[in-house]
Amino acid sequence: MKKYLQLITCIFFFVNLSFGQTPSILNVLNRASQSLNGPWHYIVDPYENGYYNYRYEPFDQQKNTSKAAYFMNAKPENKSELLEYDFDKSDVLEVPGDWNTQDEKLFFYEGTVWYKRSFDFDPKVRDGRVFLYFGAVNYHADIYLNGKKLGTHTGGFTPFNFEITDIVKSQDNFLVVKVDNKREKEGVPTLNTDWWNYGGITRDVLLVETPATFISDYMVQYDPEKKNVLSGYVQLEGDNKTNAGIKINMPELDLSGSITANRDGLAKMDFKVKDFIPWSPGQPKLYDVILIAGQDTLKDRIGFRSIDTDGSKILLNGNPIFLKGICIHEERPGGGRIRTKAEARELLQLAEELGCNYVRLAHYPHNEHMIRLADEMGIMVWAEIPVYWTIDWENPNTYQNAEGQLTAMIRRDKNRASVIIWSMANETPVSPARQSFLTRLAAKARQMDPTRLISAALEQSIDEGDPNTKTIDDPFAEVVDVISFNQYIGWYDGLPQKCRNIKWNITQDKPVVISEYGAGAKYGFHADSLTRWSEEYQAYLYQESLEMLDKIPQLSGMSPWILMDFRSPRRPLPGIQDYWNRKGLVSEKGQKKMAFYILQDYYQNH
Ligand code: GCB
Repeated sequence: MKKYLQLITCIFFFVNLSFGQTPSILNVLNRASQSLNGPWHYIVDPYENGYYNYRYEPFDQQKNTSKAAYFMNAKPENKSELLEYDFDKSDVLEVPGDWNTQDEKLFFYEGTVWYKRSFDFDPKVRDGRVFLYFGAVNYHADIYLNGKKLGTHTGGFTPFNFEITDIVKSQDNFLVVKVDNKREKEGVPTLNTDWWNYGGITRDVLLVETPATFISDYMVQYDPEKKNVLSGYVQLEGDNKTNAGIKINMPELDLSGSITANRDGLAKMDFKVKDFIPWSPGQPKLYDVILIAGQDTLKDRIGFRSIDTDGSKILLNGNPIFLKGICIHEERPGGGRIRTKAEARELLQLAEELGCNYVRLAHYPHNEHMIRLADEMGIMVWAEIPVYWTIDWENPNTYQNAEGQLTAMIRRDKNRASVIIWSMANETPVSPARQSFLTRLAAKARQMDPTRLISAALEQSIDEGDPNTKTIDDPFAEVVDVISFNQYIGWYDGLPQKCRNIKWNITQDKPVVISEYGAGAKYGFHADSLTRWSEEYQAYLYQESLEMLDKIPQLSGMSPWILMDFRSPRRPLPGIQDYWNRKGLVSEKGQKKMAFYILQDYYQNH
């Protein structure tokens, strides 16, 4: 409960922190905007010929930019002029969308692709400000508007934006984005992952408009310390932010309150409201919250709930809850990144059908539609950043990158009641450097948002030399609120019957949530339960695993691996995998395997 008291102290830190970088505009779906989604022309540029001259000097750092630089989007002025590119004669890719599933030649491609689109702009807000917003671009993006560089962004799964008020014109704007998805050792994620490195402008692109002074950030939370009190803050940005009055309306709660921003445009709130229905999976109640500051009116729908632990229990609104979960990659049936809310809904509906009240959104921040749908549908969420396997722990830039992704994720999703756990990492090898990296991340997450639980998908180990007794011997277990670990007994480690001999000696008095277990099966392949890749093997493994895991006294939930078969370059086995990780309970075409029903049955009876 102490953590709620920290909410107010964290506010100053959080707000200041967001202004070092270009803070991303929040709640873009409820702001005046113009979509730049749709067809964009593209040029594949493996040698980055459009970025460097033949001396390998970046064009965008030269005094006199050459027309050979792709961001100039140049055209020959006469019949003799030499230019070796032309966006408008090049093919198009749909945005949002990864390039791998749109052009066969790009299926395995990792490198640079240039995108270009032209647009006119008809402002909806008078004398307002305009931001060019990207939901996500994987992985490096260099952005140029009308031949001027706006900036760069690194990290494939978080939103970012640039103010373009003084650059955008009413007609004939051209926007060029260089996207580079080459994997790199110091990146987050690093070189090695078990998922497809889908490149491109994978999420929505919008021109977002705000008034000159606008609400740049806000957080509204339920404070269980004080009955019926909603606490939080509103941050303004702009010339008239100082001492500005802010109104907060929540019609269903009969709340109509006012607060005043301080010198820095920050206003704290602490309002008593009438009895409200706390958000929960059984009743995912969301309330309209309307914030008004000068010319700016911003609406949101927010649920109020508490999440806490008590010894080995997870408490939602004060009551113990078992997390009936499944892991999900942000991949649509048939492969490719999710592009729309409807596609996100398909996955969450499948999870619902499985009987889930919880999903682990692996292994990176998923798009905003997914989290908002989870709020609406009453599905609790574990959200994570791609600190995966062997990150470059000693590299300060890698740390900054990871922290930037964590910060952006929390900034975007902190008002979503569905998110109950921020996870710092997945299956990372224990070492002092990794311990300090992750501990720093966890401290950052707690400073920004002390109201949620912190976890990480750890690994189990053998207890005192007995291969059949498992324990959690990881110093990061001391830092987290919830002990989570992945285990593959019966798949990478023996056969399913091995589960019967396993004993658990988990000594930490904390809730335990199994973040992964599973087995590969090719849908429609039937054999006996010891034949690898058969549906029977996978079903058998689920049966044995569930019995084994039930013996963990602190067990508070699980998210087996995984809802749907997903693309992975690590999985080439012909006829079986064909570059799909087959641990889905459902095939990439949406066909349910036998194990789906075993887990469904377990969840129905739990
Ligand atoms: C894991 C990883 C996950 C993999 C999975 C597998 O432990 O966390 O990303 O895809 O195992 O299928 O091996």
